[in-house]
This record gives sequence, C-alpha cells and structure tokens, in this order.
Amino acid sequence: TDEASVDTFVPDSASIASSIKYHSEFTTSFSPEHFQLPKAFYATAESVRDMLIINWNATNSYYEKMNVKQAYYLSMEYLQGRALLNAIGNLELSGVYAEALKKLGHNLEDVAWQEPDAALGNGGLGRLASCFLDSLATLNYPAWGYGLRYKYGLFKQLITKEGQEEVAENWLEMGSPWEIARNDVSYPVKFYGKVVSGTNGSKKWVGGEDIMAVAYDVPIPGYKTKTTINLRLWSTKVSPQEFDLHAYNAGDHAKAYAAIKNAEKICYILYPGDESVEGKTLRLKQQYTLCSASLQDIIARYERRSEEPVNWENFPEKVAVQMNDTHPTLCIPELIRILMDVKGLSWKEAWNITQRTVAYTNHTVLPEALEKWSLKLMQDLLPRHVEIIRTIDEELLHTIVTEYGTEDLDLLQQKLKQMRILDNIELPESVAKLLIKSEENSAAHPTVEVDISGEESKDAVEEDQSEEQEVEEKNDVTFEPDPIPPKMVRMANLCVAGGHTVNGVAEIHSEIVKNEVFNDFYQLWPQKFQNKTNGVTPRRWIRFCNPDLSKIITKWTGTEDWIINTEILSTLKKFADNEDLHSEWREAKRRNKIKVASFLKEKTRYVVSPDAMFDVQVKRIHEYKRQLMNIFGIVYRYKKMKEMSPEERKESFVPRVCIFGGKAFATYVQAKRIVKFITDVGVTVNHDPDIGDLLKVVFVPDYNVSVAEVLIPGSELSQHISTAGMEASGTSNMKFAMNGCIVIGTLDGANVEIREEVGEENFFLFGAQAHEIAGLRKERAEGKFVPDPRFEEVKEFVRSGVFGPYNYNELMGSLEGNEGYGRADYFLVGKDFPSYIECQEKVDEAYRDQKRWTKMSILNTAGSYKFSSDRTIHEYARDIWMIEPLVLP
Ligand code: DL6
Repeated sequence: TDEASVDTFVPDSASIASSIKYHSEFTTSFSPEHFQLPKAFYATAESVRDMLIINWNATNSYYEKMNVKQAYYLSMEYLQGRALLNAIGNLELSGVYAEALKKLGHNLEDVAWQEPDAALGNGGLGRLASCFLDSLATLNYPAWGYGLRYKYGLFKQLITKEGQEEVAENWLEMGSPWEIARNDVSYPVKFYGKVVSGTNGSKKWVGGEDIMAVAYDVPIPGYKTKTTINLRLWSTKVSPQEFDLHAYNAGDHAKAYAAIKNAEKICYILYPGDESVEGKTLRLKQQYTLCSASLQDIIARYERRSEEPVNWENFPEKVAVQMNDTHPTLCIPELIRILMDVKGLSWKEAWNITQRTVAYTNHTVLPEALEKWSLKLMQDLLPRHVEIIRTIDEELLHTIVTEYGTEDLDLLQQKLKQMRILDNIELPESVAKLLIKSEENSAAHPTVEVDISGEESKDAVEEDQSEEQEVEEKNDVTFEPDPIPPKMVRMANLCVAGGHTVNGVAEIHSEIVKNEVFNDFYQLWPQKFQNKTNGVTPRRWIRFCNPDLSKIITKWTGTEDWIINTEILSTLKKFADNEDLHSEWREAKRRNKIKVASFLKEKTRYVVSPDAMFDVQVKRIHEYKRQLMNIFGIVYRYKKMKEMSPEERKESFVPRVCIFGGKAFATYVQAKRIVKFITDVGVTVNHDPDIGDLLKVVFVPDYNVSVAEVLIPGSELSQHISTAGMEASGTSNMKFAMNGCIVIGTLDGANVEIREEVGEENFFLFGAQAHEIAGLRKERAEGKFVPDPRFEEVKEFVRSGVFGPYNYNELMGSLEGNEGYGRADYFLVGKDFPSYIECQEKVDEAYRDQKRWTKMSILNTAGSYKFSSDRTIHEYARDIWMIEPLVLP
C-alpha cells in the first residue's frame, strides 16, 4: 500500500476474480457450500472495498501531511442508495468486474441488485448530501461528511388494501460491506447533569448520563481520481461506567440492560415519532450526538495537525462546518462549549471562532418545518448549551437595539420579538433596562411592556413546567385564562445568528429566504445571504443509471468528458433536429421504458404498454407537492374517456401510464390518505376493459434511490407541480431533465431555472405564481373563489363511489375547508386545476408529434448542464468554505 504500488496497481479480471473468491471464503458471513447471489454480492463488494481502503488511506494521509483547510458537511440524512456499481464505475472497473463475475458464474447487474439501499434519509435533503459527497470526491476537495449510522433505514413501505403500511427496514441485517468500524475512534457524549462554576468564572458540565459515539467510516470514491473521501457515521453504545455490573450480578438483568438500550436506541431510526416527550427527547439526543461527536473529532484532528501551543484563532482557517438544515444547529453552542469549557478560551474568542467556522443551508420555507425546541426539554438535557444560547440571544438583542435604536420603541419591540432565538421568554435584564430607560426618556411611549423580573433567565425556567403540565394545570381551573405561550428555542434563528453564511437552494427560494422567512435578519446582515442552486451528480444520475443514453451522448459530443464537465452536454443542442440522433434517442428511451415496464410488473403485477407515454411523479408524499392534483387530473381524464365511444376515446387521448412513488411520513394522516386514493383509482382504472392501454395508474411501492434509477431513464413526462413558493428546490426535476424527460410544473424551486435553461418551449408551465399565492389564499378563505366546474365534477365523481367503498370525505374536505378539515384548500389545488388540465392537453398534443417531442427531450438533456452538483460544490467551496482542491500526487 505504499504510494508507488497505489500508482501502478490496475487489477485485471483474473486478479479481481481471485479477490472475490478470497472474500467469499474468508470475509463474508455466509456458509461455505454455495456461491449464490447474496454471497457473491458481499464478496464482490468486499473486494471493491479493499481498493477503496487503499485510496482512502492515501487520501487521508495526504490531507494530514498537507494540513489544508477541510470542509465538514453535517447532515442527519444521507440517501446513499446502492454503492457497488457506483464504486466500480468511479474506479473505471465496471468491465473487469463484469468479466470476473462471469468467470465465477454470475452477472454483474444481478449481483448489484442484491445490495440493500442505504436509506439513511427521508428525501431530497438526504439525497443532496449524498450527491455532494460524490462531487466533493470527484473534484478533489478536502472534505468529509458526518452523520448517524441508523440501525434501521427509513421504513420499508408496503402498499396493501389499506394504503401505506410501514415496516422496519433492516438494511444492516447482513452487515454493510462498505463500512469500516473504527473502534479506536469514539467520544463520550453527555446528557442531563448540571453546570458548576469554577472560581475564575469557568463553567463545567458535570454529572448526568454519558454514552459513547463510535465512528463507522464509509469510503466515498471520486470519479476517475484516487481521491476517496470519508462519510463518518456515528453509532452509539453504552459508556463502560454506565453498565450496572452490580445489578447484573444481582440478577436484575433488565436494569443493567436498560443502560445499553438507552444508549443504542439513539441510533435506531431516523426521525423517531416526536408526539411524546420521550420521542422529542430522543430526537434532540440524536441531533446532539451528531454535533458533539463530530466536533470533538474535528477538534481532535485540528489539534493533532497543529503545533504546540494550539492556535485556536486559526481554527476557521482549517475548518469549515456546513449545517445541512437546522438539525445540526447544536454545533454552534457545542463548539463554543468545547472552546470555552475544555480549551479555556474566553466567550469573545469562542463566539468569534464559531461564527467564522459555521454556515447554514436552509431547505424549507414551510413554517411547521422550521424547528423549535421546548426550552424546558433542552434545559434538562443540555443545561450548559442553554446557558450559551441565552448569551447568544442576549448579544443578538443588543445588536438589534444598536441597529434600530430606541427612538421607535414599537418597531424595536417588534424586531426583538421576531428575531430572538428564545421565544416567549422575558427579555434579559441588560436589555430590559435599556428599554425602561428609553421609556422614561420618552413621553411618546408611556406604556412599553417590559418584564424585568430579572432573575428569570435561570429561575423561571427551573420553575417552568413542561408545556404539557401547563395545559393540565389550566384545565383544573373553572375559567379559561389565555394560554401561556410555550417557551421555545428557535433553531433557525440560532443558525442565522451563529453562522457566517445562510444560503437557500434555488434562486427563487433564496429570494424568499431573504425577503420573507429571514427578512429581519437580511436587513441586519445582508452580506450573510447567498444562493446555491442545488445539483445532482451526473455520474449516478446519467452515466450509471442510463448507460444507453450515455453512449449516445458520448458519441454525439465526441467525448466522455461530459461526465465531469456537464457543460459539454449543451453541444447536443446543435443536433436537436438531426434525424439519426432522433432515432437513436428514441430507441434508447424505448429500451429504458421496457425495463420500467418489467420492473412495474414485478413490483405491482400491473402490465403496461411501452407504447404509452410514461408520466411520472415520484417524491415524498406531501400536500404541498400536490400528488392530489395529479390524481384528480387522471380521474378527470378517466371520466372523460368513459363518456366517449371507443373511437372517440382513441382519437382524443394519448395512451398514458401514470406512475407514482413516494413515502408518506408515518404520522402524516392526510398524505397516507392520498396514497390510498391513488392506489384505489389504479385498481378501478387498470381493470376497466373500456380503457385498456389508454390509461394505467401504478403506485410503485417503497420508492427509493434504486427505484429512481430505474424509473427516471424510462420516463417521458415528469410532474413537479407544488404550490408556487413552497418547494425549496426539488432535485428530481434535475435528474429527469438530464435524462431527456420533459417537466410539467409550476414556477417553483429549481423548476424556474430549469425552464430558463432548457427553453420555455421545452417545459410545460401552468399555475399561479409565488407572488400571487397569499392573495389567492385570502380570496379562497373569504369564499370569493369560484371553483372551476371541472374540479367540482371530479369531486362529485369520486364521491359517487366509482373508486370503491372507502370514504374520501376527509380527503375531499381538505380541498373545501369544511368544518373540521382545517384550512380551505391551503395548497390551492382547486385554483390551479383548470390550468393544469389544460396544460396536460398541450402535453398530449406535443407527444402526438414524436419529432417535436424528441427534440424537446434532447434539449432538456442539453440544457441541464447547470444542474450538476459539481457546479454547486464549486460554488460552496469558493463562496462559503474557502477551500481549494487537493489532488493526490
Ligand atoms: O435542498 C434539498 C431539498 C429540496 O430540493 C426540496 O425542495 C426540499 O423540500 C428539501 N427540504 C427538506 C427539509 N425539510 N422539509 N420539509 O427535506 O430539501
């Protein structure tokens, strides 16, 4: 494994076959008799892993030697999917691996399909993190990812008569061949306890409960480079001193075992239910474990690479920490805590270093998704961090007072309330006094309400009951006092205050971040705000998932370099009318559609015709993504078909296979109703002899990265139809466009930029725009909105029971805002429905002209070059992290 041998080692199929055989005998945990597919997969993956380890070691020792600045991406989610084909593709060994396996009696693709998806994420945010790792490695940026090693992936989705059912996804059942356990890399993580003060004003967090976080490393190979970066995932285990040996020996095994479970359960699943206090506590423990273990690790590395005495001031010159949404916000107080309490720095030094190190990406504008934690819960679990957060909050308040002055006290009060990190908590004494003083000085504002009950900061919280208790107490009295607003910590505000940069993930989203979500902060610190439009890796999302299309691109662009320089894709524009390219393009699409058809048959037993248009909507099931509008459009189409003669029907409609996929969060009842409705429509339509191949509706169960890799290359139309202003970016829209699929969508998220790049004539646009939404909602709520008769017709049709006996009242009710169903069509399905179905008619018309459609398809691929995650990563590196590529010698 010395440098020279790394340089010259190019394995051939014989040496690979012997390595696979070796691992099948000595590494895999399978019995020796057979060499069947599952075992072949593990042995193959282990032989690949050997190569990755060599490159991993070379990369990390070079980083150690060069001591360059490194970026660290902290994310609660990674959606890695399968790794085998990606790894051998990046190592340029696909051919020799296929040959080696053939010698051993197997086919590479069958072997690769044995791999369980690593689904340590929920949706776009997690997949983005995984695309970023691929780009970081490919572009030779010194960077690592940090996350949690969940024992179970996001649930496995079963589709039954009842709709979606969730079962645990035991992705580690047979072990993961990719991970390398680093039992020597572990850190203590503390919860609860109390803070004690030292004589010199120092603070120490003592007592409580300690667990250990242990590192598992997953090598991430770059494409055509030796650089292999690291995804370090933390697993939790009991700290040796927490295991109660006495209890165990005294026969109280349950008590002794409790500590083990208590530690291990932190890494059982992603997003455990958080309705209960226990659930909330577990989630906060997960977030803190990620932050604490990662920062201890980063700091240890910094110290190891530093000369004595360690120059902490220089820390941000070597370390950039990116918080992927607010889940890793605790990085901010944790870095301050370590720098102050462990390394002995002053508040001022620690706060300054932290602000120069940490940056924040916002991924959502949904108010319910902007995290807030109960102060009481956080105070109990992380008392020292709450002290630190209070200080940050107080500094922020002073900054706001300085900025706005005390002239206009109403404005000042409003800013203080909106921008504070701590919500519903009295002002700290230092700020309250300032306000009282200016009130006294100002006759114009005689009634400023400031509570300076002074000692509130500590005592009130200690006396404070949990929100649940407050509600119970209120119920004991006979009159109804105003509800006491819960004291909360606003994580996003903490991120904005503590980070040097805040970025949105598409142009329109970054504007909303600046002008709406964080407008107060934008006015205060405009220089902090940036846009970084998302991207996806062209390796996984074109080259490896769509080999047929890749060959065509390489042939017509004359080079394979588009795989790392997607700008070359735009060369295709000049061949957009070339008939030879058209026929190759169509043939490739058809082969991919045949693969999709056989996949659908295997997973759902529905048989679909590859001659129909494949129309796909795959993403998390959420009301704002409006799967309901898609299925309503299908119901409308079906109803119209039923009203026609067979001849008229054939004449009027392009045959379509409408494919849905996506998981509804387990506790999101309305989303689960949508899944049930789609599958019910499918049952009726797909068995209707009048309809035949003219319309099929298929819900693909258990949508994940691997399913996307099959569906996307075989799709022709893809739906990105969120209520404008609500989808931060979307990333599957980029993958579809790259694969020559045409988007039907609203002006939302990255759709806006995709449309600009591919040309408006190659994008099907409909619906209200973001700036109109608030007005439309108001109109809707005031009952001024006159529903389109076609929308009413669809609802009536559904209610008539065509789609089975299930009662869809709640689903329909959400569109009408009937009593008990909450906000009246908040997502404006009814409002956009007419323009949606009219746009769908234009889609049919375009599809009938296959020449026109193929040209649109080519221009989508050609125009998608901007959406490579390589471009995004270059921008993060240049504008936020200030890191440079480091190519291994
Ligand atoms: O930035 C990645 C991805 C975006 O493409 C999606 O538009 C956005 O919904 C998603 N955000 C999240 C955060 N939580 N919520 N909701 O997953 O991020």
